[in-house]
Amino acid sequence: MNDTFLKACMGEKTGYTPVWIMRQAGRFLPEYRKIRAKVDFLTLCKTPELAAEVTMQPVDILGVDAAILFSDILIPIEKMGLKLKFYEKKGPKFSNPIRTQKDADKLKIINPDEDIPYVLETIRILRKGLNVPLIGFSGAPFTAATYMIEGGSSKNFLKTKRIIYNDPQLFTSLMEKITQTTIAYLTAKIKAGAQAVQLFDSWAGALSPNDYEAAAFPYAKKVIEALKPLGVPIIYFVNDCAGILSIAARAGSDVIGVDWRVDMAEAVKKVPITLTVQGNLDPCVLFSTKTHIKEMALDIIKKAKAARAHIFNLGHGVLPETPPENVKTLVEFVHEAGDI
Ligand code: 1CP
Repeated sequence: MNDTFLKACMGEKTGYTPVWIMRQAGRFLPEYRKIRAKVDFLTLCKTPELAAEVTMQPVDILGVDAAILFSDILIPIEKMGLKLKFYEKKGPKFSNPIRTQKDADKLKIINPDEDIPYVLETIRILRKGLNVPLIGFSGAPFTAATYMIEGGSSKNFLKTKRIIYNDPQLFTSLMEKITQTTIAYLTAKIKAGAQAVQLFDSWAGALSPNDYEAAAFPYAKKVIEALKPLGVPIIYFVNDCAGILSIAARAGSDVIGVDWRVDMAEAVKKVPITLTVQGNLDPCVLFSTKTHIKEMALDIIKKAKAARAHIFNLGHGVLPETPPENVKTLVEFVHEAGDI
């Protein structure tokens, strides 16, 4: 098995920089769209043979150094008791969002074997066929909470922040339940065979540093601490992290994922040398020329040399319109750039 990715996670020296792409299993690949044309998104997530197939697509097509399980951060949330629907243009919607203490009290902490057997089965299928490590993932508790409170995607997260400021008891009890669910969910994924896990804190960057430290960080840290004894690398990705990176880096993860709004040289300075860094090409650069893509990738690789190790990735998910051949060029270039 190609274990370059796992070695880099733990800070070991590797001959080349390993690379995978957030949202690599998905809409930018025609091979994915072909399967999606036949089934809706949630059915795809819940059908192990199909979920395993789309997980493997980017490994075969792009030559990345890790696979990420095809699923969604909203799958465990649905099982806590929210009604989830995906709309083609509008994205995810929960029809019964959490607004009161009564709503939160009704939520349950999931039992993975009973509630998400298809996720665990997908992992087992994948581990038989994959020749690269398999990453399991979850939303970090704050990011999960935004969907549960807002009822879907949001711009200002006003409903979430209102609860943080005006009903701290409700916010705390909700976060505790999400944290327990996240721990149970990721523990089950690891036991089923996930060889690393990534916590996506996609919306934590919408918080001020003070609010991040009080309302998001402690819960991410709690999840990470609970998973540590299981012995697999833990990646903590915080989108829009520039203002909070030095706090996020204290959550206890092995790897810290950074978005593109922070220069890699600056990011490395804010992160202790005991962590590997992951990132951070702007996904839009993949719409530029091959020469420019290579130049920007090389700049990141050079700057990340100051970290204990580097896993190349985009700064957030690959966009659906991205030309696949440009992603392939990027992966090949990162591999060829070698040990500069
Ligand atoms: O039409 C389709 O096929 C659905 C599009 C799609 C896909 C392919 C969604 C809907 N989710 C996914 C897969 C997915 N989601 C993966 C697969 C594995 C991989 O990375 O290749 C992963 C890791 C996620 C995680 C996820 N879902 C996040 C965290 C990462 C990020 O991008 O910040 C978030 C925020 C979601 C919520 C979500 N899922 C889908 C949509 C449209 C949204 C809403 C995004 C938003 O609020 O703007």
